[in-house]
Amino acid sequence: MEKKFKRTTITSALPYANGPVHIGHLAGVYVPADIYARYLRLKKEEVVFIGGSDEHGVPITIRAKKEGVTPQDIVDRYHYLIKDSFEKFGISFDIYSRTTSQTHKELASQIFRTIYDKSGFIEQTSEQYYDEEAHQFLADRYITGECPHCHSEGAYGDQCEKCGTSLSPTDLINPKSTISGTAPVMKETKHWYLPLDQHEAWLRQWILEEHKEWRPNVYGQCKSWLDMGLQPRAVSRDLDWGIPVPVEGADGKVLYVWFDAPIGYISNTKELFPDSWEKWWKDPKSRLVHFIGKDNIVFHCIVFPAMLKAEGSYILPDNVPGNEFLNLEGDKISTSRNWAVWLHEYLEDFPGKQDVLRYVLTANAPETKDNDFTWKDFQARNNNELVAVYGNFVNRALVLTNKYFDGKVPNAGALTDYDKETLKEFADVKTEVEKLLNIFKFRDAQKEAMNLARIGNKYLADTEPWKLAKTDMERVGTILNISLQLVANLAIAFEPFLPFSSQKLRDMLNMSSFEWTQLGQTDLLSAGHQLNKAELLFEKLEDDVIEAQVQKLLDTKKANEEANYKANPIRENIDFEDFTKLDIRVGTVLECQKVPKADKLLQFKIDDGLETRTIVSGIAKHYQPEELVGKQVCFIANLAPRKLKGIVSEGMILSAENSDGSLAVVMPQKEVKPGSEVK
Ligand code: B3M
Ligand code: ZN
Repeated sequence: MEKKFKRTTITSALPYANGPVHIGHLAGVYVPADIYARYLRLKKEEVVFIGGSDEHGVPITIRAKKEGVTPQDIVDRYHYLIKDSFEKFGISFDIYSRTTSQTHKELASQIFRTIYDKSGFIEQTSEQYYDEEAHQFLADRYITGECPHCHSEGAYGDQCEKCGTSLSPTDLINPKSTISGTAPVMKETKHWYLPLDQHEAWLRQWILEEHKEWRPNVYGQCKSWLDMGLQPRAVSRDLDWGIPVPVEGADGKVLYVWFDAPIGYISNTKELFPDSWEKWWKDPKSRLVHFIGKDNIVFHCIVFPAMLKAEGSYILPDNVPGNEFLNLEGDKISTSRNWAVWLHEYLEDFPGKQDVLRYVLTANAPETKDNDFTWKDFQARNNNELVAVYGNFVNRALVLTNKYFDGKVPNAGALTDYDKETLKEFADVKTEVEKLLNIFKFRDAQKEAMNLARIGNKYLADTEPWKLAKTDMERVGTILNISLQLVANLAIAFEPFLPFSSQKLRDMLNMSSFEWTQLGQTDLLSAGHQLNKAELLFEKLEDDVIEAQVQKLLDTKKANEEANYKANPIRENIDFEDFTKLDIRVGTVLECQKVPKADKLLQFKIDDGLETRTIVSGIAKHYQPEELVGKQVCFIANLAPRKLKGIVSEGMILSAENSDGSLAVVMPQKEVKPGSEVK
């Protein structure tokens, strides 16, 4: 950490309290944040680590309605479950509170009011759908209707889940309110907007010029947002769940969930330190670091800083280590498809093995790209690394000391060159681990710590003290002394990563002082120091345990496929004549590009045998444009042209949809002449 800072405020994204947490959450946000917090604490730095649940927002109200309970019931249920999972995984929050707390309601209102009083918002009136029977405005998700693109029923006001197109509620054909089932009417409503366009200049300077050290994925996302130009963003909603907008005439309006949630970091600090919270948020000597997943980057790097700047008295984040996503066995983790390893289930299935999961998730941390979790890899890393390297070395050093020296640290005699080399090697590891932790490269840092164990393992294998026991006890003592010093170093080096094992090791070694500065020292345990009983740090994982987990996922997959099939039964028979009305052709893709401001759409130029036609297709999430150029695709050639994002699309490209929603474009098995009919 640079000298200009005196203390560090660490925050980790507040998970929505509408479902349990899974390995993706842990890998993306909480384990890295915890490693960093523990590391700074071990260095005796001043640090606070803030967590909490995000308890507002529309999805929570929808879930409550579905279950016939109140939103408060939902968040109560999940807040405690989430909190408990984090605690059991050793995520060492100084506080884990929630955005329904009184402290939070007050502070969020106060911050809104301060910005409002400084004229930091603009007010805008717009027309929005209103349910006259339920007497309320409708959030996008509360409106369903026919998709204007694929014409399937049940598309939502923000998105059609069938064809993936992003929508506005007014795009829907025959919209209906999901609350009363009636057709909504348009009604004027007023909202407050944060004029991000007015903040663009300083944000550009601050991020693009002054924070070039941010991770490339974070920096890159900010840059593309800034380059597209920022727009005012509504910070209020017509909803009955949330913090009331603290302004006269704002009845029935609440703060937008993304306005109040990040303030939760501050409120939770205030709840923890009612008298001294401000220094963590207002003193320029405090360094603010936000740990988040990639879908939260814009809110933490652009929107929240703009809010803080508009308020005027807060510091801005110094770094925002945002991670990519973790997949599970090759598929995207999904709550609705139950495709996840839930933390509360892992704790039941693998009691006492929290460090194993922490280790594997850090070893595969999605720091630079999406990464995959597989149970095979979990088993291999446990058996080949934790057990065979770290555990094995520690166990041999302790058992041999018990055997030959009654569990007392032996004297070190004269050192050989090889001893000295070994000691030197682990002094270097410290510098390396530290350097990596300082720049949030947790995966590489843990690898370095594991190297320390490798050095130890090799040292014992090379020196073979068990063979010298008959002839040269003094040499055995030296070897074991060095080994035990290494073990003590390992306990410290691994504390941020594997806190449970470090605690166990510390107990076995009977170590009293324990801090980062001791790392690399070779006199952590003095001669004659009594050790405690040795226990195994890790145990081998047998095949049947792993197979049971794989089977559980296979069962989920099967259940999903069946549910999918039920939801999409084969439609009723049609006459051959009806089929012949469809004109399906093969075309060659000449050009393909992304459609600006539509993250799901690709625009194609297709050679259809006669001329070049334009087709817009909602497959941008599944293909890079360049992947398809030169390929042959099948398309409906006689579909009436329709406008998508202002572009006239002359046809529809056919794709097959997997049960997980992924799409594969249908292609002829051999090359054919463009324009060939598909029959
Ligand atoms: N609850 C989104 C999420 O869980 C949101 C984060 C809030 S951080 C202030 O992805
Ligand atoms: Zn659609």
